[in-house]
Amino acid sequence: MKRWIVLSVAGVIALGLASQLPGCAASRGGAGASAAQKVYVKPGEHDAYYAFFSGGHSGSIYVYGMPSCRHITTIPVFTPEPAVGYGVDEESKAMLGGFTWGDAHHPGLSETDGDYDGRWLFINDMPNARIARIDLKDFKTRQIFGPIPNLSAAHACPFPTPNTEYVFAASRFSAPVPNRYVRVEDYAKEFRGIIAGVKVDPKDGTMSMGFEILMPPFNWDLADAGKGPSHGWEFFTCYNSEMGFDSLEVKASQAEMDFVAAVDWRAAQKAVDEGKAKMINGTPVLDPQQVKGIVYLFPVPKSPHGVDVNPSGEYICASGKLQADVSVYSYAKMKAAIDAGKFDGDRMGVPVLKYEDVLEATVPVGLGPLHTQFDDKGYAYTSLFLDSQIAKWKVGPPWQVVDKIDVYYSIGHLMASEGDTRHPTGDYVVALDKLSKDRYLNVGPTHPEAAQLIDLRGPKMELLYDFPTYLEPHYAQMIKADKLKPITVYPMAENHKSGAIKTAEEARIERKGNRVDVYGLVVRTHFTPDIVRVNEGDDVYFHWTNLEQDDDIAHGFGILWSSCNMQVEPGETKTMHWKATKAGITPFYCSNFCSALHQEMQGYIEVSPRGTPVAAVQRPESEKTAEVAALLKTE
Ligand code: K7E
Ligand code: CUA
Repeated sequence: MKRWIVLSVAGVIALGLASQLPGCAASRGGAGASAAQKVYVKPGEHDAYYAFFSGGHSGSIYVYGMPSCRHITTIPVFTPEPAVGYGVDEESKAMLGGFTWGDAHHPGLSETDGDYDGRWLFINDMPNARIARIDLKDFKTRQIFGPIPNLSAAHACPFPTPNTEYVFAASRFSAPVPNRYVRVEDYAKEFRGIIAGVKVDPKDGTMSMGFEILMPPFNWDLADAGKGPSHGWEFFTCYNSEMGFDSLEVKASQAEMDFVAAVDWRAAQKAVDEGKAKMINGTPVLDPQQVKGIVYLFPVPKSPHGVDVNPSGEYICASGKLQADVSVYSYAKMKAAIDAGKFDGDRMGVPVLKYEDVLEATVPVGLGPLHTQFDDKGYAYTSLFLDSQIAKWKVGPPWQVVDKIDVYYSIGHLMASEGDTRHPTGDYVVALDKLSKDRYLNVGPTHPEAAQLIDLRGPKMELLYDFPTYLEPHYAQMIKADKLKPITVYPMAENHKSGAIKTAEEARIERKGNRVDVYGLVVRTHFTPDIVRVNEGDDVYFHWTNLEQDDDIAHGFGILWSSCNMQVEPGETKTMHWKATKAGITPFYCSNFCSALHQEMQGYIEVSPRGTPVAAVQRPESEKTAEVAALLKTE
């Protein structure tokens, strides 16, 4: 949600809330006992859905089970998480690339034929224009792509295509491309927006640069992929087609119409392959002034926010957040107008289609429409920020609202079960509310965000449950639990990490100059080696392999008086750097409860004064090796 809406229409919000705040419990509670049954998942039983909530400026992803609304885990993505050593061990530290925050808005599950396939989850870091890929085999962040060159923040991101051919990123801000010193007053002349197509390797999900398109300097806002007939296109909303560069809360709302940009991504990739792109900062950039047939604009009233393609792929729904309608566009009409060359001029080389040539219907949903999701029965659900409601409406004639439900309060995104795919399940929708106010125990001036589970299975929407979330889910996605098959251990046979060892005999400490590498094992309940001798000033790299092949037996490695802690999961090898700054004794210990003798799992680093002779290779004492080998056999 854009902060400026909150400011410019604060009065309207206040009025809206005033009518909802009176303390009538019945009006807010849902249907009591029957609602409780619908969210009750017996102890020991599992939920039907995984839900992935973006963590906004916390930079993480929160995983919930639905319909119980139980928080299962948090996946660190753009922000270090010392408990597990994310951003602390060498591999994840390198992946974070020196950043310690991100603002994550839109989770995007990978798709096959337009349905979630349960392989990967992508999510954007808006300000730093990065996209992360989480592997759903182990719920770990495995790649962070970016900062994507030439982009000033990526809000319309990542919104995967139906076979995860691409994830996208479009610049929220505009800036000179390539970035250089200019006067801000030369905005319209010097600034440009960028739409970037990032390729996804179909085998392992690895992201790489596909193409960029130079766009007018509007604020590119949200996106969705075409599907079915519109497969091959990606749609982006924008605001500020006025090209204001200051006081946007006023200047960006002047024009009656902003735009949706429709990108033919196959044509764009083909143009790059044919050498029609110019390299800017090592990235192929297409300029629509020169390269035709890759992108078009069509008008949308009043500063649109969300753009959402319906399950059949026939309609593109854009919400004019400053009006009371969703505008529904027909893909077939858009295509016909493009094929007939019916344009109404262009904006910086991008042909503009006529509103009436593309529009199918306007649906009067209510005030402040932001985002739309779908069910399996031909209905759409649109979040209404100003009205604090969800409107349910029929996709198709007579294009009317059939139901509304109040939410508490000021909803941003909403998420229906598999509700942006070709086959939504139609079970639930979750309201992601910006303000929770009086819904939970008071914890001071800043309240948690509120999420609300709503049942879609009956003729009327029914509020089932409220649950708080930490800052700040924007979008979320919900996938059937049986589509995911996470692993329980990392098979040792597949551990090819360079620092890995597989027997206690291989455990050793090697020195090259000031660099010391400790190759060790963590197994219940021993570090091998548990005495490490180094010199003051050494750079020590600990490579710990957890030989366990038992579900849930992770060991920790925490060093006193340092920021060094990490967790090593069964079958995993992780490397962590520690600097021996001072002569003396530094204890370390297992920080993750692992067994009855967890407390005994510890060791010492003996740091001798600078220049003291230390053996180039140390091994654990032989009897200890035998002792540990015996331990391993009994585990
Ligand atoms: Cu509407 Cu960033 Cu998708 Cu907030 S965004 S709500
Ligand atoms: Cu190993 Cu606690």
